Amino acid sequence: MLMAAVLSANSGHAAIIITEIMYDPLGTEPAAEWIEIYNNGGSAVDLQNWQIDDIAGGESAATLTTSSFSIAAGGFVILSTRTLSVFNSTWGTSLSSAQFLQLASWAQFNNTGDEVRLLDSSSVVQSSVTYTESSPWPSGGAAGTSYGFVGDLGDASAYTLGGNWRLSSTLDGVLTSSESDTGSPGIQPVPEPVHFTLFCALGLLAICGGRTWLDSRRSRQKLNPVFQHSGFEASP
Ligand SMILES: [Ca+2]
Ligand SMILES: [Ca+2]
Repeated sequence: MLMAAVLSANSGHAAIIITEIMYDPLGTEPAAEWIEIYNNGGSAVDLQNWQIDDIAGGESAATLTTSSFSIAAGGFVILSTRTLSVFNSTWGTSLSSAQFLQLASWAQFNNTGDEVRLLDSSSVVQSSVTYTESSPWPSGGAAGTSYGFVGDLGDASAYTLGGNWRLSSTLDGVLTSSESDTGSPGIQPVPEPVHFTLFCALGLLAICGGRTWLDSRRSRQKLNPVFQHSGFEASP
């Protein structure tokens, strides 16, 4: 019922969708958690006084920013409690200040299932997705790998369907952080080719394992080896 209510609320003006959820990082929680959002509308949206929250009645909602901040049409923004420089050095990314919002507080997300909600400045839910670690979501989950949306970015409701999400470790073009987390902050990866998935399914682990090892080395080589801790700590 909740999902139906959200879809109804979004119909006609959905623009900001949730596209990646780092909910169970290997890095220290909640500092290493982050959320990626995307503007699939035709114009910029001001996120001033928007909030991010987990399931209704859970922890306190966290304000994205009290200042004017526009997410461009077709643009991604990462929400995190870390500074931009720490995030970029941890992930080896080059996110700009227009692609990143550092939050002063955080609604920590559960490691086996939760809801991610974005509320506008009037506290109206504008985007919401409920994830689990069972079908139709990728089964099993895994600490250290985000959930990434691989559906149609232009579809206002596709992101709410678990079948359109993958563990980032099964996607091409993802990064590995200096904390060994896997994700695609600020980019939209694609599922690995079917033929490769079939090779793995057939038990050719020597090939699959070797490729994973090479990918991991390539990703790590891009990263700044010095990880600066933000000092933002809390229990998972
Ligand atoms: Ca968590
Ligand atoms: Ca992404």
